[in-house]
Amino acid sequence: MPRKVIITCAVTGAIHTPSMSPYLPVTPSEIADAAVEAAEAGAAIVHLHARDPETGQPDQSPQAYERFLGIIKQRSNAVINLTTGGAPTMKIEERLLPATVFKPEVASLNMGSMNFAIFPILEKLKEFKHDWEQSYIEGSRDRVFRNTFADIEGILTTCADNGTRFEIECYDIGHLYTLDHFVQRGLVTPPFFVQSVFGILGGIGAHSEDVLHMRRTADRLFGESYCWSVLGAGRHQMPIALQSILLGGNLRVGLEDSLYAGRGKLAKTNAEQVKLARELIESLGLEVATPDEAREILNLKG
Ligand code: KMH
Ligand code: ZN
Repeated sequence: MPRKVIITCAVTGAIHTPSMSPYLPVTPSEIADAAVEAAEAGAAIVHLHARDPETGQPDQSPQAYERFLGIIKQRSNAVINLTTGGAPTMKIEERLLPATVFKPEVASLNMGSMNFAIFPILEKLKEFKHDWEQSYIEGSRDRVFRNTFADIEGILTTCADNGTRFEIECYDIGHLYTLDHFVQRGLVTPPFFVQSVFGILGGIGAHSEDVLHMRRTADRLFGESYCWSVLGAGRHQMPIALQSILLGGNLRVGLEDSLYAGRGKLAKTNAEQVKLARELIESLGLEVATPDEAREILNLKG
């Protein structure tokens, strides 16, 4: 039996802004269509953020999520994964709201506080469609993406009774050790889903040595207890995805992580990136996991 590779698609996120790409999904119907098309193209899991439809600004209110969640559930069988990262400007209580209200199968969980640079893009971006964008991007020079031990424990315990499991985002080697701390305390249970993030300025780089070091360290700490996935930021997206496939892992794509589908070519849809990932997987003789197969592999509540 060929190995099944889980594709997660993160359709909009909170890092890219409307002026960076006209194809970034912003309205509820754009987000819903993007998620459904990604699922049809082979994504087993859709990682979701909401935005204000007028301005494209990240919006973590349950009302904003309600506008697309029902549509996605009606039109696809994809595993719903709601962010608890929200945007780096938001307080933890606000970030946690959608996961507590909608009790999804999966929620993201960020494993440490860090710098999270968006500002280098200002070298290329001169015009802004909306007022908030420039200060939001510029502000990343002097902003910490806060995820303290207390924050992480709060998310874990709040979601525990809802049966929500986690996409555990690790942006550096230290985050694996933080995760191990919560595993040792029994707050994270196998099989847990580690999403290693490469190429964010503020986190680990995207060199093959970085990928191998992350994989080896996770193997040493967690053995068979974890399921590994990766995401590469920007131009690193597909090279990192390929390395994960070769190392027995899974992958995440989507416009949250990269606005491109090929060198210098803006992705018009999330599905385009999912199709590219699918081609990589199938060209190596492997298969893409269906949503139900992902549920089984990750022991989700369904
Ligand atoms: N923007 C990604 C690098 C979250 O939503 O919790 C990480 C992320 C965070 O997906
Ligand atoms: Zn996200």
